[in-house]
Amino acid sequence: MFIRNMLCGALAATAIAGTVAAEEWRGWNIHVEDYPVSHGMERFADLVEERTGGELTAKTFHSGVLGSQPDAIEQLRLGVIDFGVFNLGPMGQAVPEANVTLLPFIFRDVPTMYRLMDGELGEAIGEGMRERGIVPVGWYAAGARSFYNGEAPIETPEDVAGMKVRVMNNDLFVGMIEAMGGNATPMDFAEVYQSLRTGVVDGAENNPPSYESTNHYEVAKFYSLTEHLIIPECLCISLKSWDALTPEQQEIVAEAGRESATYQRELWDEREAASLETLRAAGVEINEIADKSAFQEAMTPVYDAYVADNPDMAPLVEMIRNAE
Ligand code: BDP
Repeated sequence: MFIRNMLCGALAATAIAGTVAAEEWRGWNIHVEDYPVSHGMERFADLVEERTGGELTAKTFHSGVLGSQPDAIEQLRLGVIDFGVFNLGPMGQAVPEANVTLLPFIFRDVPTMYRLMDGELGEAIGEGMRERGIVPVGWYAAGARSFYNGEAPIETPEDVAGMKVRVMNNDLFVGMIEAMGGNATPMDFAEVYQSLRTGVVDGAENNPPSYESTNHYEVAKFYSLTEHLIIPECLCISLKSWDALTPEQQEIVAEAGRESATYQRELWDEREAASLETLRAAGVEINEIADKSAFQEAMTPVYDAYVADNPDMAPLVEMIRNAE
């Protein structure tokens, strides 16, 4: 009996230690393994493992194998997925505070976006996320998005008129395409290649690394640098997983998130340049748009609709637009 009790005790102790040691988070990532977001997530995992002495490990599942982005956001809120890097486009459907960053041309440039997201704007959006069960621990880079299609370069908003354009899942993007007379088709990222190839859509829009890493350029070779959207991405933790951590572990995870974001932003700039080079070498026709004012003016109805629906956001919209 004594021995049995001892054994049970020992087994129980191992089980408890085992649970702690075996705590492994599951991370969702839409991108392929060799991509700045993916490398940022790996860095995050390395730091967490190292600094918790292996009590917490974090495994990232790349290439969207854990599901589409809108589904993954729901799974994150439920705690089925513990962490992931999400674009504020799809995030805005669940967290309305994020939508202000989706207004076309709202940020003057990428550095302005970083500065605002690292300050009060990021805090306000982060609060909205927390209320919905999501804890952001790092704002990642995603550059600026531009249009691509298989027909001809886009030089003016009129060139988008009549085009079927794939957009990310958010009503705001539907309004953006309609403001130029185009037809928007919200669609999961994984479906875009086939849809371009078979003509379900005429075009889409994305930043150079995504356009390149998905091979969309093979089926849509005109890339027009409208740079209409500068959308932040976030490394997010499920509030359920977060709440299960000790305060020390939370501090480690938060710091690892911030550090991974700094690293990811550096990688982003390198990859953007490399992607543009790859695209040019592959025969993609890239046209710059020196004067974007016609595109910016075409977005007036998008702003009007947004402010009409969210009157209390009007001062914030002006603040972001005027920030330098
Ligand atoms: C990429 C984002 C990714 C989105 C994708 C898309 O990094 O989160 O899912 O665009 O267009 O740039 O769906």
